[in-house]
Amino acid sequence: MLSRHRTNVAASLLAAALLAAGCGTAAGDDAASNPPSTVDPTTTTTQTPESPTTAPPTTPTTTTLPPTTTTLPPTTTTTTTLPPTTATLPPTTTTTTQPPTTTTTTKPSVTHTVTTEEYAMSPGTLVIKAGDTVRWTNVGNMDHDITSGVDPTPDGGWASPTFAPGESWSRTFDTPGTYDYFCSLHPYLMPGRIVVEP
Ligand SMILES: [Cu+2]
Repeated sequence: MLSRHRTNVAASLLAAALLAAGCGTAAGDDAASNPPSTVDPTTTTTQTPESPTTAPPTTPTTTTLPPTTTTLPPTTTTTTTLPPTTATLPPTTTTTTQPPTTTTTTKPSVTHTVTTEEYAMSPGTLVIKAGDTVRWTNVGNMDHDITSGVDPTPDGGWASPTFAPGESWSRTFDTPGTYDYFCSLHPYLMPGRIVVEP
């Protein structure tokens, strides 16, 4: 069955080939009748050679941007040189003229006591301040006196009267100094000294 169908196909192909051959002869006749197509010189389309589309050189787009050197204005550091604060304060001359401490201490004149007896002055040496008073008191059993000078020589200065037991005699010393005295009734026995300090 299959082989039969293949033979039919071959027959049809053969027929087609024959038809094509017949047409070939016809075409050959046409070519002989027609003159050779001479090219019309007028219509010589002298093709202008296409200018090679040489694209212009693409200039590399090196867009050299201007350097952005943003030169900022110089920040002038305003060195405000302040004037020196030489606050010349006035000298604090605190002249507190204090009143002179004139301690005129009108101190009360002190009265010192020296006992007089046989045979001594007690105390033998007494230190006082100028203006003080010395009071001799006879506490013995005999009369005595107070005579200025170095025992036993009176210097002619001052002297007391003779004062009996129980009696007293006083003298105020205003001038600083050393004053020797003694009992003229008992020479070499009863010397004494008063030192007056300023
Ligand atoms: Cu005496």
